[in-house]
Amino acid sequence: MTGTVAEKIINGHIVDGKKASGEEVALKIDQTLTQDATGTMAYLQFEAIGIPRVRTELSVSYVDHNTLQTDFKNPDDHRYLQSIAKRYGLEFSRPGNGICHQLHLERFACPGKTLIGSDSHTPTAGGIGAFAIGAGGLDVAVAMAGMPYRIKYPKIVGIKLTGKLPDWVSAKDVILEVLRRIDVKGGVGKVLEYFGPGIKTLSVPERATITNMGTETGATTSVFPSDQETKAFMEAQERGEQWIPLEADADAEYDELIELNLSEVEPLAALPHSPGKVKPVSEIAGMDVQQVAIGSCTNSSLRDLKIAANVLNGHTTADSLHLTINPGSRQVVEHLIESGEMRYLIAAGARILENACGPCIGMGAAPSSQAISIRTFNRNFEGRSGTKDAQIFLVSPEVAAATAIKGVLTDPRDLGDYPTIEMPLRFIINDNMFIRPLPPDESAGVAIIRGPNIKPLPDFTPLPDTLEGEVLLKVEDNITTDHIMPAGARILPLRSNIPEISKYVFEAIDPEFPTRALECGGGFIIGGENYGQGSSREHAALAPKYLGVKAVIVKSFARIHLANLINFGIVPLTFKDPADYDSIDIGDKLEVVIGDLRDDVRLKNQTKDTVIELTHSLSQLDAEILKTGGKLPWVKERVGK
Ligand code: MIC
Ligand code: SF4
Repeated sequence: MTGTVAEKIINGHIVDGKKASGEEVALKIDQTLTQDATGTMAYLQFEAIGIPRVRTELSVSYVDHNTLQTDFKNPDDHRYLQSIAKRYGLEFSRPGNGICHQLHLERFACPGKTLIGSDSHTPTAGGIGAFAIGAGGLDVAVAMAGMPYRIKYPKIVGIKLTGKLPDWVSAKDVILEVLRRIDVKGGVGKVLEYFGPGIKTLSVPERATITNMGTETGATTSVFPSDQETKAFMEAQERGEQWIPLEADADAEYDELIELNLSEVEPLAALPHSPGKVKPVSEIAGMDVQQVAIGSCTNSSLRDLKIAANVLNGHTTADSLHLTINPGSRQVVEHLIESGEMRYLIAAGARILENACGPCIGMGAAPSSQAISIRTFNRNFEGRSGTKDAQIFLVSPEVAAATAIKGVLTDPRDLGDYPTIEMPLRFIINDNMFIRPLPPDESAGVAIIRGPNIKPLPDFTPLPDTLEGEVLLKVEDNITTDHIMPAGARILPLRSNIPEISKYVFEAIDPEFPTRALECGGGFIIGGENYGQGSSREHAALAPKYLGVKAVIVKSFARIHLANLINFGIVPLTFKDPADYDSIDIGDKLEVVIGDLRDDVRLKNQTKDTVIELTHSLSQLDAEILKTGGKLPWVKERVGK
């Protein structure tokens, strides 16, 4: 087989469909992962599908998002997830073990394998050469049931790396540079594949920082080849036998090409409130900073925390700010303890938090009012930190650590000599926070433990040919799933309870939305470009469905959210002429004739007495699934028991 890395993996996993850009293909899925915030729903759906055991090579259930345990809800979810893993043959990663993507890279991800995960940053595993895609929980449940995962055959963008990163510049700056060039929807429908002589200068965790945040471009995934660096990393993780070489052929052709000279990259920052709003740190340095947060699945590897430790060594964090650190995994912490570098962090005054997502998803460490918070994370959407008027900047660990010392946003090149760090040749392997799957004869009798906050799934009924109702809300471009279904310490514990969590839909935009939607008996949402970017949370479709939303009509959709809408029976429609967006207002009464959803759709605006043409990107299968009322009833009828 010839081609690019992405083509080789896709073509090696196609079970149905045509190998042509834009055509739908069904892929065999080798591995799955879930995290607790999306996992409870995914496993409720897996249970509803009704098969005795997962049918993948490997499925892992991680607990890393919801770890505050302010009452019974989080621990009940964790207990439920642990019992599910035991019952259905999954690996279970206990809370405290680390962040799903960091752990998966360390312990399970393999070059050449397909992986889908109920988290949008699943492409982190692309750093090791896996074809790793973020998806809604239901799609992961379906993959666990052994059914293929469908994607539009992507365009492959080759990103040619040359040169070598200068001192004080790191992998985060590379992906920020990519975002500076293509912004938050430049990757939609595409795979970003890295190649060229520069890649050998990047270790696997550095590559993973780049593929992780490729998600913010809207890309289906990002992938690196598997080379000697990959081999060295896997050997250091005592997984050398799982390594395979995987590189693009010399004559491989990319649909698009981006050239990026690593030697020319400089420290960058994404400004509030979009990961695509990127500027050089040197242009904005000097502003007072109230918080620095290091961690998240983008920048919490051993390499990143060693850099932070060595920059902070011998200093005290500026008294105007506080510094939090969430290590990516327990392996990272064990190394920092063994090397003594943990002392540098603690002596400098860093607050070492749990090995978990933490402040990245608003689980603690919210900034103060109007604070400037400098974070090594991947998202800076308004309000996501837990403080609506905080200003979040996304940077590298180098910039974060330099800022923590100085108290103002600092270009780390001003600090002088770049610290040299020593990476271990062998990592400390201690898998005792993973609970291994039970053999089938022992797992069959395991009881599932459900707490009172775990509510059954809502019912899904077939869709009529005509949808009627009023426009419940009209929103702008780039609405994120954090806008639609916020997370954070208050709301995240409700992820297993759709009726309760629905009360927070669109909270920051229009807190009356849930009540109005229920009073009106449901209706429509009108939106702009890139509607539903960001998280994979299917609650951003499930909760609006529960409130009666029938169709979302926008200029364009983000990939995972579009799939989630289909999965839960909300019709995703787009304006044929984007200018028609202006002709509809909140409160307008609409009639939308969807028929069998094979063709374009007519929208009658009864209030304005106008007719508008709508279209959609639904495949025949999507249309069938939607008309059945969603994917769950559809799958239940088809899965081989
Ligand atoms: C995120 O970073 O937004 C999350 C929290 O990891 C989500 C998943 C979720 O909402 O549970 C994601 O990225 O998919
Ligand atoms: Fe967790 Fe943040 Fe990564 Fe999402 S982006 S998986 S919340 S660390």
